[in-house]
Amino acid sequence: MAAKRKSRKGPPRRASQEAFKAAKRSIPGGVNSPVRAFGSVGGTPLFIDRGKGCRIWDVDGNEYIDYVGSWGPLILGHAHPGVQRAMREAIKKGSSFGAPAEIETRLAETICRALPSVQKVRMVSSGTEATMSALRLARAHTGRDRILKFEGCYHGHSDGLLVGAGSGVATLGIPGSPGVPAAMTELTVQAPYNDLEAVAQAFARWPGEIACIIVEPVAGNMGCVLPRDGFLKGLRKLCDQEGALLIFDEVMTGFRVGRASAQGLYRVRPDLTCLGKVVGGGMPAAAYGGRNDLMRRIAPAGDVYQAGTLSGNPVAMAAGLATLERLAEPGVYEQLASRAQSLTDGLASLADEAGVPLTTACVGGMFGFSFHPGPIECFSHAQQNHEARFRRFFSRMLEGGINLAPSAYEAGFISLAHRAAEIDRTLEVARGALRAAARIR
Ligand code: KE4
Repeated sequence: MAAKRKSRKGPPRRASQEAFKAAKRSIPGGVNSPVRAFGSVGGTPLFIDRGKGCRIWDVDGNEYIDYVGSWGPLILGHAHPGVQRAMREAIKKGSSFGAPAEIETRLAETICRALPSVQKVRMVSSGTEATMSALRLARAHTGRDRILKFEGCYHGHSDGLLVGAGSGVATLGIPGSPGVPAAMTELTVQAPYNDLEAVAQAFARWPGEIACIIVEPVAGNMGCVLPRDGFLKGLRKLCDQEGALLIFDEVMTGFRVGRASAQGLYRVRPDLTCLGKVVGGGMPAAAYGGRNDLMRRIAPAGDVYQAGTLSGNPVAMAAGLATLERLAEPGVYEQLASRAQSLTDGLASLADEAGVPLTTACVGGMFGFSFHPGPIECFSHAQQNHEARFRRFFSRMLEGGINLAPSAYEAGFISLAHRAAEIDRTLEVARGALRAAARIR
C-alpha cells in the first residue's frame, strides 16, 4: 500500500481558522464579498491583519507578496504614506457632511482632465452603483429598454446585470441568481466577448430596441482577456450605426492600464464611462461620467434620478485624489506594465519548463493566467481552465508567501510597490508551484 502522502505543512493558519469560524456565525459565508471565501480554491481564507507596500500579513503573522491589492484599488501599494496623509488631513475636518465639499470638484476635475470623453462625472460609492446608473441614463437617453453585455464580463450585482452564462450566440439573459426576476434579465442581451458578428446579429434581431452596449474594454472577470484588434472600434461603429450608446465599464481598467485608461490605450471614445477601485484609492468611491448632453440628464440637473448618502465622501475623495496625483507622475505606467510583463513572461517560460500548458495575458498593471493552451478570447475559452491545476498552483504559491486571486476568473494586479525583487521571488516560488501543477493529469 503506497505510504499515505503526508499532508503538506503549510504556514500556520490557526488564527485565520478561528477568525473564519467566528465570522461565519454572524456574516453569510464569513465574508462580505463571496470571492474572499476561497470557495473555488478550498481551504481557509486569509484573515488579514495589515498591509504595507506590496505585502500583507495575515492574523497568524504570515507574510505574503500581494497581487490582489484589494481587487485593484491599491495601485500604489498598501498603506501608502501619501494616501494616508491625505486621509488624515481630511478626517480631521470630519468624515461626511451630506453637503457638497470642494474636494469632490477637485477629483471630478482630475478625472475629466485625464479622460477627454468624460465631460461631467458623478461620484458614487461602488462600481455596481456606477454601472447601474450609467445603464439607467442610457435607457433614458435612447428611450430603449434592452441592454447588451458580454458573457464573462462582470459589472456589479444589479439585477439586470446578474445574468447566467451565455450560449455562444447572442441570447436573452436568464437570471444568474435566485431573486433576480426573469423580467429583469429578459431585457439583457448577452453575446460572446470579442464577437462583433454576434453583436451585429443582436442589433438585427432587436432593431431599435438596444439602448447601449456595456463592455469591460479589457475583461478582468474571466481572468485577463484582451480585446481582439478592432473589437472595441467595431463596437463603437455598431453603436453609431444603431443609435445605441457605448458604455466602457472601466471600474477595473480605469487609471490601471494607463493614465487615459483603456479608452486612451485603445483610442476608442465611449459615450459613458464607469470608474471605481483606483479612483477611490482603497476607499469606497466610484463614478460614472461622459458627454455633457448625457450627464445633464442626471438629477438634479435633469430628470434621471440617482442619489447616494456617501457619494463624494470627502475622506474617500482625498484617498482617490492622492492616488491619481501620484499616478500623474512620469514613468508610473511604464513601470507597472514592465513589472506585469516580467511576471507573465516568467510564468510562461517556467510553465514551458514544467511542461504544463499555461496562457498568460497582461496589459498595464493587470495580468492573468489560465491553465489552458489558449487562445483565451472569450468566456467559453476561459471556462476550459484546468481547475485542479489552478487550485494546486494557487495553494503552493500561497504556501510560498505569494497571494494571488483565489479564483481563475479574476485578474491580478501589480502596484508601484512591487519591485523587480518581488517579481523574482514570485517566480522562484512559481517554479515549484508549476511543477506541482504539472503533476496533475
Ligand atoms: P463593486 O460594486 O464591487 O465596487 O464594483 C463592481 C464591478 C464593476 N465592474 C467591474 C469591471 C468590476 O470588476 C467590478 C468588481 N470587481 C470585483 C473583482 N472582480 C470585485 C471583487 C469582489 O466582488 O469582491
